Amino acid sequence: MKKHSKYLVTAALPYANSFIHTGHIAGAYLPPDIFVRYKRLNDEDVIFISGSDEHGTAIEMASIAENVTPREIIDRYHFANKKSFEDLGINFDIYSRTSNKIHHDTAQEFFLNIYNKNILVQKTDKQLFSEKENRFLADRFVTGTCPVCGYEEARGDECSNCGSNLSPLELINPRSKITGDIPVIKESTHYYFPLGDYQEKLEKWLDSKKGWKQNVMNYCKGWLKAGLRDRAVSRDLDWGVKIPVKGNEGKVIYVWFEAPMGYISATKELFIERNEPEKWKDYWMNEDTKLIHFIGKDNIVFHSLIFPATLMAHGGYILPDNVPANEFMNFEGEKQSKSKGTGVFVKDITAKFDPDVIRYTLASNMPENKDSEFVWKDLQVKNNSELAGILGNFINRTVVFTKNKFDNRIPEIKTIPETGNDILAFFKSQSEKLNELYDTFKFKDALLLTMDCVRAANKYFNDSEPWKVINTDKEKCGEIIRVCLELCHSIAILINPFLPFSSERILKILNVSDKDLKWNKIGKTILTAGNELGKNRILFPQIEDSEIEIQVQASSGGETVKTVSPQTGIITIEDFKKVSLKVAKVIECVPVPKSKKLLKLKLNLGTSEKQIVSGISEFYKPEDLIGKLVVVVDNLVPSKLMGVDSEGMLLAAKQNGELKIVTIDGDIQTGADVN
Ligand code: B3M
Ligand code: ZN
Repeated sequence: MKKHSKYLVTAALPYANSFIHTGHIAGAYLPPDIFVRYKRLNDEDVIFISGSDEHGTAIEMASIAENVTPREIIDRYHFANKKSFEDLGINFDIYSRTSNKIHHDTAQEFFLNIYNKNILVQKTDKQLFSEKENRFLADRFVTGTCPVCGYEEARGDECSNCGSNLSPLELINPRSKITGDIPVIKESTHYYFPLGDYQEKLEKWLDSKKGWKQNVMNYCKGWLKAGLRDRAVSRDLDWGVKIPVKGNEGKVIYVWFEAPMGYISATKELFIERNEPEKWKDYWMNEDTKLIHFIGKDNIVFHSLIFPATLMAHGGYILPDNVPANEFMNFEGEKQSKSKGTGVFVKDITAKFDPDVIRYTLASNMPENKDSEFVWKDLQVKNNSELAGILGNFINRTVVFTKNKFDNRIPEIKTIPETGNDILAFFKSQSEKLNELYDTFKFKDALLLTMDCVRAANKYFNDSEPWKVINTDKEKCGEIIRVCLELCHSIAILINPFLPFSSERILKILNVSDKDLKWNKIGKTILTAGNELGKNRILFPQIEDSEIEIQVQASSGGETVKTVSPQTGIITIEDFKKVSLKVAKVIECVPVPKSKKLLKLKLNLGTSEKQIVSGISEFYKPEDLIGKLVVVVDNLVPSKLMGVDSEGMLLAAKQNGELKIVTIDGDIQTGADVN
């Protein structure tokens, strides 16, 4: 196997001004996580860097809108988003933040280095100024009509309709985003980075790049063709990294100039944590390192032209080896937008569904070459027919067979049957084809090929008919099952980049450690005869229509996707009082036909009765519930689950696959308020 020396993989630093959604994940976070996991299975030296982008008008706007400090905004979203990534198994080596001192120091050192070489140009120029607010209207503080497409709500830095990069002065009919004030023009002095001076160098460098995605290359070529111009790298703002040169009070470094340096400061921080404070240079200042920036398409120019030029200006740093930008993933026909609050937030979807099911759904629909759609129904179909129907099925049937016929132990065998050798060899050859796909960032194809292996394993099981062979030749049957168990192990390796949690679960079921979780062990026999298997478990329980219906209804009504109050998780007493919680007695309870999870309950609330459908039948038998005093949400919008009306919700606690309903301690009249 060819060995590269090092990989430095970065994922765009999301603004800590709102919760991340599935579009972000499919675009810029799942792809690098898959890539990094694949590289690690190959024992490559990789570090995976990301963090929150905590400066800029994106943050200030959010703080003004909510009347809180920028610090409050970034603390809220930084920790929430860090947790979202963890919940989805996006495994950064470090998830840092640009408000950290190490980042301010790094960015200021960078700025000074370039300033001291007289590279930066100082110019006095016209800027939009709001007299009412007494501030310059930079970037997102101003809105107006896009001069390119005519969209009336374009931002001062970018038109979200046509994607054009803009400056506030280009907007037609500009006005303040906060007060609507019509700005005046006032002069201000700023530092400019002479991007045009780097045109030739950038062209040469890009020409040398092989294997870049066409969309990224075309985008860069478009910019180069139009000719690169000076870019202002300071702003008249309070919040941000201060300009480290005297006489610049009230000015900060432009967020897009310092944010990519966040990759460097995060790497420094990582190695300080690891007690190797100089080691970051081994990555950033080492020509053998491949620096790969995973981003969404709206960030291309910053990562493939402006940041590389900044790195050239400073000197001593490597340049990106590749910038595999993805397109966007929309949500049921609409753009997922942090600012508009539309889309599926990671914190919401991970509370309901297995992270691997989410990863699989997003990966199979990754916007690699064109925009794609997140559709709730897809999650159910992918889970039920592919994950459960193909992958879960193969593991389960193999393990159940071993348990029933081989005393739950790995069968001892003398030889591997020819067909067994064939399927193992097929796995090996697929793993070699996969190398190429991973290395060229074709993750959707990689997932298809991976699932082909699992399909082939099922076919091997079917064609070998172990359930017949066991009656005539137990030894031969043992050989077949041994091959299937080895395939289970190979599958744990193959799926690991996409489905890390399930990969681990398979190892537990096989009762083996992860020491053989190595790419070059695919198609090999590594299990020890006689060893007992661990506890079997269903890897992918079916997702019922009702579970998806709830999500579709909630998102069309906006409940799960548009959060009302300042998404702290903290609510006022008035907010809480909006929820009417009541004590109710269960007077009837029956299963909902054709549903494995739903029970239909009739409840007495003192002066009224209501019907509620609840997904608790895996945990309670109907007869256990009759007569119980429970707590219900009385004023919920009625909904239909599997066609049955439901007029409220039962309170219940759920953890680690267990569920307990909330009951009342002692006797109290039904209909009593709970608060
Ligand atoms: N914060 C853009 C965004 O969140 C920006 C990326 C910075 S990467 C250095 O969409
Ligand atoms: Zn436009």
